[in-house]
Amino acid sequence: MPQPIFAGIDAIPFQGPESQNPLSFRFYDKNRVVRGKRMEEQLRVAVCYWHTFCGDGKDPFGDATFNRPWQGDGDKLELAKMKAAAAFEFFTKLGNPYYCFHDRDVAPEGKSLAESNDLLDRMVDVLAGLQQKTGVKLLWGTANLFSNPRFMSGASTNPDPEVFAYSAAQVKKALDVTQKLGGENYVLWGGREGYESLLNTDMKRELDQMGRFMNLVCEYKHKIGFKGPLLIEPKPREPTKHQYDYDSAAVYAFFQHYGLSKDDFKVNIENNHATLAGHTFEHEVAYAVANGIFGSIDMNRGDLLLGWDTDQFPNEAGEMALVLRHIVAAGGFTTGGFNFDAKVRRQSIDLADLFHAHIGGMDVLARALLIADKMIADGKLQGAIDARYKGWTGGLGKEILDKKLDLAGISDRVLKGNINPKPRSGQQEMLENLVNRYL
Ligand code: XLS
Ligand code: NI
Ligand code: NI
Repeated sequence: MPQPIFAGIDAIPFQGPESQNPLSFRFYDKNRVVRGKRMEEQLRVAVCYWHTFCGDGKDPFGDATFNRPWQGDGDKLELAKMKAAAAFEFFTKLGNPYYCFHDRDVAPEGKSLAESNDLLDRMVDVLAGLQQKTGVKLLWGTANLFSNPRFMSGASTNPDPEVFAYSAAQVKKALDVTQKLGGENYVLWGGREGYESLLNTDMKRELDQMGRFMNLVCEYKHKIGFKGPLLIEPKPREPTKHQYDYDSAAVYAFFQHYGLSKDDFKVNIENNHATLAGHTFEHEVAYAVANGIFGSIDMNRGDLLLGWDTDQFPNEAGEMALVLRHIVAAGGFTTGGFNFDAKVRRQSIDLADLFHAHIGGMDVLARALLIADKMIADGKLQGAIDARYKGWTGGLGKEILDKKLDLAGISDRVLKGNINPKPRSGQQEMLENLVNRYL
């Protein structure tokens, strides 16, 4: 039995809202049934490998601060194995059912793609063993197509077709290993798919390249029988000045233009990316649900005063409840879940801080779920919306939607019926007060 890495920390218990123990859940009670499913099944929480186990606390001004036991000098493969052991010890103690990774998070990169693939295979065997032993499952896998300098001008949108080819080969492998580990989705975040300046950029060509890339990935997914959806993760900027996958609407337009079916492609929405795009998180989720492209969530938050992707853990249950309302009312996650794409701050250097961060995040989600349940069960909010749109469910509204009237016919109806609409209150403040009653 190897020495535990998170020594002194036991499995995190649920102790209820009154608990004074910082290493306990106050709301996340995995077996509590909410809207017909266990909380664990509703929330499908995943811990991400990159921030939690690869993050070292570096920022543009300062060096690494974390110095985890599995970081530093030594044989890269041995360190990767120790990192995997640490990760699964963490998952087991926290009690999250899922995890997510990039290929390069779990295994070191070799000198050639062949060597990288070989190193990845060796780590995939290790991960498979740990999954088997612990029961922790893979929510999604992805390929890192942004860290290595070869990707500095993009992956599929690179001016050099060899970079496109390299990226395609890397995604093929990442999809293979995701399938091997039983991954339920495959994510494509357009790491550097965008531009810094139009002075050196052929936008149409780059978009066509990306469209071709996604079609290739989709064909391969069918070829190997990978069942989960491909999830594109919108982000408006950072690292490039303008990322092509700006927001859910831009991604949906991309799907339609390049013939990517909703059966194969969905979105992975990240809270902080939504706010960077000038939307609320709620907007992005509601848009995706409305258009049938909702897939999964990267859970985090930004900082109102900082204009970049700060990837902090969520801490506003009331705000999250409004988002959960859309997800749960639409039937909840199918293959997706809440992946904490979030990192502890640079000064949070203790191993215990990783637990505090995730416990807090899971409690926020659990509380938000309970609040959303009250909102939905009570029906008042939906009732107000239904009443507001009632005119469209019969009479004139329905005739318009059912194409019973053309433009001239509608005009006749207005003129002959002497239609003269009266303004009606939107009742926003009343509804805001109603929402506050559930908190
Ligand atoms: C970066 C992205 C990234 C993706 C996975 O901003 O959120 O972490 O989720 O490549
Ligand atoms: Ni993300
Ligand atoms: Ni992000």
